[in-house]
Amino acid sequence: FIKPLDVPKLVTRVEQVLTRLHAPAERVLIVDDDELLARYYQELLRGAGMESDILHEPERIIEVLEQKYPDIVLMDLQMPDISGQNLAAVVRQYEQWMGLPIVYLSAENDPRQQLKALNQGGDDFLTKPVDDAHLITAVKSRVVRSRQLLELMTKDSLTGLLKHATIKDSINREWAVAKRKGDTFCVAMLDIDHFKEVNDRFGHATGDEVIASVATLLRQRLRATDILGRYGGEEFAVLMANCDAMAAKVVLEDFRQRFQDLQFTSEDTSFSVTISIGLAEYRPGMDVDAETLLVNADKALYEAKKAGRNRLMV
Ligand code: GH3
Ligand code: MG
Ligand code: MG
Ligand code: MG
Repeated sequence: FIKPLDVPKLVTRVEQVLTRLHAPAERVLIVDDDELLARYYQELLRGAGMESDILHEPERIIEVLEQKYPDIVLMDLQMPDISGQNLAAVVRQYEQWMGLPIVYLSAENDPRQQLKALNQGGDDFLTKPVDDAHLITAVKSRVVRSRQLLELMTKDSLTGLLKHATIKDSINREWAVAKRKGDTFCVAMLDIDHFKEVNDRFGHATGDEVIASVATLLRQRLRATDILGRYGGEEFAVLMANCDAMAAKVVLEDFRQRFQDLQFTSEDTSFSVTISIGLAEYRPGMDVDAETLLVNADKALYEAKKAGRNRLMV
């Protein structure tokens, strides 16, 4: 007896391995008024395959976090204009940076001072002079764990796509960027057709498999730069940056047809499923906010359903 190959599962597994192979280098933000030392850390981290930036003006930390999106901050405690612990406290006032690992580097030996600094927003304390290997390991292990945590927080476990709140954040951010730069982008809402029937006929577990296969096919057919989210139970949102409605339509129509061609099997019954798509475009100069774009995509989806399903409407 040979177990049949579970292709969707295999594809997901391969994707997981590939993601790990291509895991981006750890990005470190170094905050130290000692320029020479900062550059020494930078070289050390580079040697260990990590990328880093040095923050020269501590008062610009929030702005720089927004630009660089570091995985971790190495923070000197003693600086002329602001202490590292006060800077950490500032960072922690932003919800977005609440989980960002901050590791203090300091010659401070007084345990009470160290504890006080940790209370103000740091996660760990390395005493200068820091052992090279110790620093590298401390940074790497913290980044691994914080990325795992971030993934848990932002990704849906069934599909690996972004969760509702995260895809909404992405759309808001993309809208702001496009508005500033004068870019065009698209938002699409997708909803599986007659999905209740799939659940009723084949059970919830099979329904889940269908949902997961939407995600797998989306990842295969859309561009690597497109942002994919599971918006609700069997609803998906896609954000296509630098893309007009015409180009988005080509890609999504191709996806829709390939999805319709997929054959699912349950209890020896073969079946196929279709999906409806609503598309909304943002062009520079348009007086619509991100929320309205989503409403427009939703309206187009409703029209696609009304017109008979298994189609895309703009
Ligand atoms: P329509 O073509 O109008 O979209 O019909 P529909 O049956 O798909 O209607 P609707 O979109 O309202 O159906 C949503 C159904 O999806 C209801 C719910 O039971 C099912 N569903 C939602 N989330 C999940 C999930 O995570 N797993 C499974 N198996 N089913 C889910
Ligand atoms: Mg200093
Ligand atoms: Mg629905
Ligand atoms: Mg549906």
